[in-house]
Amino acid sequence: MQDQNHHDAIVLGAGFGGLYALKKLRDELGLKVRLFDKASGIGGTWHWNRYPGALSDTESFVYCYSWDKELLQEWDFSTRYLTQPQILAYLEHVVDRHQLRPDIQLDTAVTQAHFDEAANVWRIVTDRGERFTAQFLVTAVGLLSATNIPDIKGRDTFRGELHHTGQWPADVQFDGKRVGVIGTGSTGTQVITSVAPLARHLTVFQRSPQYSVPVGDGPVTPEYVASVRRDYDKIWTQLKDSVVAFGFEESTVPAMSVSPAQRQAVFEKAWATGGGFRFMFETFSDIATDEQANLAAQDFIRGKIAQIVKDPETARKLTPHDLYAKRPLCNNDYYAVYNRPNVSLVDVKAHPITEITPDGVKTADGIEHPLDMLIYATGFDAVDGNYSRIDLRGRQGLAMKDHWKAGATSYLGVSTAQFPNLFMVLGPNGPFTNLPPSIETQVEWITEMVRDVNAQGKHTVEPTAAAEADWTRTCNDIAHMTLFPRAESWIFGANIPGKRNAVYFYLAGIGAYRQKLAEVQRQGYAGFEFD
Ligand code: FAD
Ligand code: NA7
Repeated sequence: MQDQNHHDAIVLGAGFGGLYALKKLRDELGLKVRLFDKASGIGGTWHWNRYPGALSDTESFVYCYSWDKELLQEWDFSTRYLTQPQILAYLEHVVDRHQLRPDIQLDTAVTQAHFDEAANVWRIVTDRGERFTAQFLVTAVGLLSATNIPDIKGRDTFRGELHHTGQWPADVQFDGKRVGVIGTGSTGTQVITSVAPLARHLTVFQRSPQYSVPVGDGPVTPEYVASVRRDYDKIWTQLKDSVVAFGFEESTVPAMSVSPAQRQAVFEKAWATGGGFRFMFETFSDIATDEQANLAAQDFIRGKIAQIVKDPETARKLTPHDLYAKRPLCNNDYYAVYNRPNVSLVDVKAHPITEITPDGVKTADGIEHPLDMLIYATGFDAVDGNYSRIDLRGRQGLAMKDHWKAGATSYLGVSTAQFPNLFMVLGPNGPFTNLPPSIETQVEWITEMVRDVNAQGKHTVEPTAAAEADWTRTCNDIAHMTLFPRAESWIFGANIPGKRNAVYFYLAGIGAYRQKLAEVQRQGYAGFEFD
């Protein structure tokens, strides 16, 4: 009798990655697949991040799957960007449309996954005490999913409401409340602009001032949607051969090759259009790689802050002076929000937070900021954060946390040596792009690999240590051709105290990445060993 708890593949995560992996492995390869998510609903990021203002900063027309051609023609959108409820509704629809629900088990965290070398299976344990085995393990556990709550003295003593944006509960009310927000990244800036009009008072605890450009959200016409639908084949072809996969052509013009007046005009146009990736990559070709070009972009944004923010002292605190080299932010009226009388800005670099008290937050200047609600918009233990939260062991009991002691690595962002038949979606050193197209690329490649392993009657596949070291070197070399490693952000693990600062992305773009995957496949999966 077949063991009910054995599966051909087990998938972790019910976000864009895990749902597509389930669909492909089950419906295309005919495998028996089970998907687990610790969340109470599907959606991954878009299940957890329900904070007010949660919005994708990838434009609607390309923040979706490209593989369901009919759905692309049917699914409607009426704004330039999608809000969290809209993205969640889309993913719910995909799950129903492709009958994925029967193979998804929610409210179930996988706590342990050990590779059994004698049986060539993964042995999996959940937090409900269930045990499963599977030939393949696909981890689509999210790269911005394990929340980061800084260990600030007294953090458990706060008597008011305490929320992290990445674990947002239903029905949070702001009326009449004094709200504090720690963090001014992509999430913080969204939550700040949305909560400011709702709260009695909003206190923003800013560690680093940010470069933020307008997002440019607003309605789109039915004619625009119709033209996108008509052009979808062209759109996906261009996007999958581009760098950042945001649905526009990256500029090929160096910033210093044009006159100052022309440069200003290009930046003004991008400011009026909106979009962080557009501002960084559609204006000029070298903002992320050349210091002078970067300085020009910085100066432009600094000029805007000076124009927008009325109080000079607040403007000074809001003005960044470091490189413009984090994941680019965009937002509706971020700087203008500080002109509101009910919003105050606390510079916690000048006066660090010393303590969270029962009544609020205390800073080093001795001031206690009284609060009814404190929101952590402090981001994530990115990329490998969820891997360190699972007891994950490969050959000879090797723990992933030991394997990755010197920094998380992979071969091609999808596999790692000594961990046979483990496939990661958005694992370390995968592409840094609009993510659904990179997720699709990886899931499709993984599916073909699984198909070929089975077709050849092999039991296991894993990359060699040499191939992984090579890929790590490649990712390092590419990263250091850019300015990104010189800015402290989650992209390099710099946001988590004690986390090793390392390169976590392949920064050469989706087009180059897809070519590399195709080449590896053409060469009979160069860099992989089969058993
Ligand atoms: P996720 O959606 O993160 O799903 C991972 C799932 O794995 C989670 O549901 C988690 O509960 C589950 N999981 C983890 N560990 C376990 C375990 N041990 N057992 C069971 N389940 C587990 N990307 C863009 O390209 N453009 C954007 O505009 C954009 N905006 C974003 C805004 C926010 C606020 C955030 C947080 C992220 C944003 N992202 C954006 C990144 C976004 O995460 C990806 O686009 C995409 O949704 C990732 O899908 P995923 O399936 O890889 O992972
Ligand atoms: P980010 O971009 O990591 O931002 C987190 C913010 O929290 C950032 O401003 C941090 O300051 C701040 N932070 C973190 N720890 C502290 C402490 N201890 N004290 C004060 N401030 C702190 O996370 P997001 O959720 O905004 O965005 C992550 C990605 O999700 C984003 O790029 C999109 O892809 C979606 P810092 O600026 O580092 O000084």
